[in-house]
Amino acid sequence: MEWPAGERAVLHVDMDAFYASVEQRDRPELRGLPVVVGGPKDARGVVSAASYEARAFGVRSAMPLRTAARLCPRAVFVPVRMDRYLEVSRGVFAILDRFSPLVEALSVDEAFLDLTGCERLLGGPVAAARAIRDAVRAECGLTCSVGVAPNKFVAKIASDLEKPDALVVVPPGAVTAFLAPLPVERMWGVGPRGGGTLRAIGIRTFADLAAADPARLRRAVGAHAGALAALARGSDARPVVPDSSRKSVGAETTFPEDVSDPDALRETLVLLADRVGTRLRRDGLDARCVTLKVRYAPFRTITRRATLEAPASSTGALLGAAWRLFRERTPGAREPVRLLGIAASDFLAQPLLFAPREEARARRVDDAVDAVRRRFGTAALGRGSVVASGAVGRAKRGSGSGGARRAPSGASPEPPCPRNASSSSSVSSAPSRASSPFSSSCSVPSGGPTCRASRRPSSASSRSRPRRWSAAERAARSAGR
Ligand code: TTP
Ligand code: MG
Ligand code: MG
Repeated sequence: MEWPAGERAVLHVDMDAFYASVEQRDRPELRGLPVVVGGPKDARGVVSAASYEARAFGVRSAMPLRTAARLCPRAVFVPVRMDRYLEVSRGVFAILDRFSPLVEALSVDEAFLDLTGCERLLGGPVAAARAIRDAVRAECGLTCSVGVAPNKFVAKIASDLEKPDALVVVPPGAVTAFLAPLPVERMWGVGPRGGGTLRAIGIRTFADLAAADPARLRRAVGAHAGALAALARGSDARPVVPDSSRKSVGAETTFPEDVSDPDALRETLVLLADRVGTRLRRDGLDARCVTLKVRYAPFRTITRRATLEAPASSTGALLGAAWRLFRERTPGAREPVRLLGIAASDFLAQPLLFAPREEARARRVDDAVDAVRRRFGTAALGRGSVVASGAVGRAKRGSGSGGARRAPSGASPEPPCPRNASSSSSVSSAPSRASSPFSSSCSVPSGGPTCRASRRPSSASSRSRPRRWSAAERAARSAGR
């Protein structure tokens, strides 16, 4: 099929039941069987991936494993083998890179490619899409689904529409007719929850949404109304940007002396979760996975990964997952800890517009904190309160670095780090797609004078000394008058 000359051509490629398909490929005895990746059927975790055979029974990603076992008792439950999936992912992306210099990875198993103007080289975007599917099948032994469209939004919807093993092409002239009858739940970030909100005001399809009265829509969904309506009309000018295609956002801290006080370790996790969450929210990312890294003396490092029940960017959700991993899946504070790290990964292609209630509540608190920090500097607000109000348990307040912090004056671009510790943040990006979330090759300096200057001991005497007010405190006081 010919693509109109001069029109943008964007491909969205997504592997089918990725983790489960890798398991079925590596273990031929699993082929044709319902396979659930995530752990034993009686474990407390959630499903990472379900083969299409398991989906026939209603099993889905992010569902508790025990629910999956109830829905499909004869399913084969296997553990997550992240290293293996990353290795296969590397192979898939090596193929995609042959087709365009503009490949934007969204997660381990999906990417956008800009193929505008590729007619002479590749025979046009549709021929290229076929060639990609053939190459993935031949070289990786896996199937993928591909959407071809004039922009990212439509390409993403198209790739998902007829999964698995599908190619859906939406030429520029067909966008309106393609989108019009689709249920609003198909829109990124809307899902069943947002769908309910929209249906309550009579909006069922993309066509309804595109034609909705702007004021009424704004009353129902808030500030996103305009963006939603534009997307429903198929209008999306976002470019395919390889450099923005981050795989993970992480922060870690090395203690100068090994730490075995659980409260101190928990405080550190609060601050790390805060740093990672702040970055996610700043960049509009919602993560599906949280990885905890713990190094014990001498240099025994373990990483533990959890899939969140719903994609999240709130500090509370990240902390909750990290603290659970620490308590339940590591030796915890029984061994002295030298380093702690948290990384968020598996980002949604589009931030959630309708987050689950818990996450929405946590996000409101975080948004308020972020706003204060934008205005007065990062050190203006600490994170003791997040823990106290969140689902994760007790916060240690007022002592050490986890309590309500005061600014030492001036602003830093990142939330503060624990005292007595050296820290770094990392942003793992497209070139290291298959690296660990903590890949040191992708570490970037965290900046933030608070971090680097935080080697002072946090003795009681230093806290009780009279202190000059920071700019933020002065502003807060005068605002309060
Ligand atoms: P998806 O592409 O969303 O799902 P999928 O590849 O399993 O199935 P399909 O695309 O055919 O619908 O996610 C890619 C992988 O990411 C998935 O195989 C496992 C992992 N993942 C999680 O760990 N937790 C999740 O909640 C989701 C949705 C995915
Ligand atoms: Mg997939
Ligand atoms: Mg995917």
